[in-house]
Amino acid sequence: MERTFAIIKPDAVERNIVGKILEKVETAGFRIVGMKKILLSKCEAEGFYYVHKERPFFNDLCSFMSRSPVVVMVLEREHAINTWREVMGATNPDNAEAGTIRKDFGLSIEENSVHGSDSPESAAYEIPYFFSQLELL
Ligand code: 3AN
Repeated sequence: MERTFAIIKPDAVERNIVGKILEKVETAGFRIVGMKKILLSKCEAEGFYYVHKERPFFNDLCSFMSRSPVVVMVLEREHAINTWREVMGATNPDNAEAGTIRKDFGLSIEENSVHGSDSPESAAYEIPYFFSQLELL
């Protein structure tokens, strides 16, 4: 079993499609190990995305992620990291495959509805950034 970290981003929470995304999570065989709705500060978003701090879109991305609440989750199944990235689809919704979350719900390369860890190292940073052991059940 493997765990990954996921976010339902502000664009999706604002449009009331949390339930539609959770349906895809559960249909894909993930167990929700932890889940909560939070409002990130700009500073907290910058800490989360620090690997992108030199990228030209960093400031806009952190403003977007802190403009309204997000749902953060820890998801578990076999090969959770790669499977969740397949269920999400490509970063740019225009390039995402049919049936993926970003194809179905993403608005743009920035407002693409969901996040997922891209490696075991990222998951090991991201999960404890948001959850204590006591919150993972
Ligand atoms: P992914 O989320 O598919 O792993 P990353 O890690 O390359 O993609 O980018 C992190 C986030 O930064 C994306 N989810 C997206 O919201 C935003 N992003 C990535 N590339 C761009 C871009 N060219 N312009 C604006 N935002 C971007």
